Amino acid sequence: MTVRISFAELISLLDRIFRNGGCSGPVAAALAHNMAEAERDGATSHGIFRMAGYLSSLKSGWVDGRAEPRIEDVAPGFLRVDGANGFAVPALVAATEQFIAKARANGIALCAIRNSHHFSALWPDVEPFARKGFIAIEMVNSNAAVVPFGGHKKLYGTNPLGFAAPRRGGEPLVFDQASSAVALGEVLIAAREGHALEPGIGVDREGKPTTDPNAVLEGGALLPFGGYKGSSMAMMMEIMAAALAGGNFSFEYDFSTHPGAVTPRTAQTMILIDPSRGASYELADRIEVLIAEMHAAGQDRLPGDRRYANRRAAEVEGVPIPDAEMAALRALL
Ligand code: NDP
Ligand code: PYC
Repeated sequence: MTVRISFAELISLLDRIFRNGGCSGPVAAALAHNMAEAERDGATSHGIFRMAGYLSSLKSGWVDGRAEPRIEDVAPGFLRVDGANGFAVPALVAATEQFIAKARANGIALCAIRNSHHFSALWPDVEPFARKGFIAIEMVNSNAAVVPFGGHKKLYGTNPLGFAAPRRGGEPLVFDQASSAVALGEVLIAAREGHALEPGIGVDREGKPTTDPNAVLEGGALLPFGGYKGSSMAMMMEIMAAALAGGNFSFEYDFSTHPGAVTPRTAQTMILIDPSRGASYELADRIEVLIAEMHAAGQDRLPGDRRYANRRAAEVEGVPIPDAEMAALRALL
């Protein structure tokens, strides 16, 4: 059984839970909005499913829910942000106005956030920038869970890449994907629901291929998507997020000092491009040409289509939440 709740009510409920969990007003507001968006759009591996992890990390003292990010304007097109050991999503919110001003002034800008915890999906970060006419590319590194191609030891995080571009009169074109064969969140959900993984996703503690999510989680590892190609993408994310921003690589921190901690203390980089400053043509028109040809070539489903369809349904019917999960949320108030 599921209950239906409006997006606004869900944000308000999550906001109160984050505040009770030790977050300041601005942090709770940013996290609540982000989590409600994920739940509304059917990105359930990063929706309310993540609340327990946020709260246990906060309780352990591993992450600071009241952190105040410090923004450094280091070059005309370069912002550096010290997340002050807080969450990455509110740090990006705090930097957004300056970041946009730089991208508008220069045609391109970069925002590198370190000493921060990104525990969510990336599309809620990038999509709003495409709605303002920018191309946005975001790279994040997480916690060591992925064996590099040909290797035998976990090294990379599931390191996602998010991309968003504006469309002419339509929803932005957005994709957001882990560089592992699936996100760790999908493995956690498979373990919770007791179903097997697809072959080719993970290995057990002996490095043998497995479809058992528990074997992946208990000493095993994920594989990169697409063999060496995904492995190189994960490597790039370690460089573009951690090394460039001055944060931890995915293998460089240890949360065993803080029992209950699960949020990755790493880094992220976003690049914004203002196409109106460089292109001698309308980017959105060119994107429509490409999409028309994608459809003509037989690709009906675009990345983002599933989420936008869920969003449209939720706007009419409310956000569907399983009864037991809603009861668990209300118990946190
Ligand atoms: P998926 O493989 O489910 O989806 C990746 C992308 O592919 C989405 O944009 C999706 O669009 C699109 N897509 C899916 N199926 C198709 C299809 N048939 N045709 C065209 N496009 C398709 O995601 P992942 O498992 O890789 O990642 C899940 C989430 O986990 C992401 O949001 C990611 O940001 C998050 N994550 C976060 C991390 C962090 O450190 N914060 C680490 C790793 C992952 P659609 O949305 O419409 O389904
Ligand atoms: O699902 O792989 C994942 C993940 C890592 C950090 C946040 N989500």
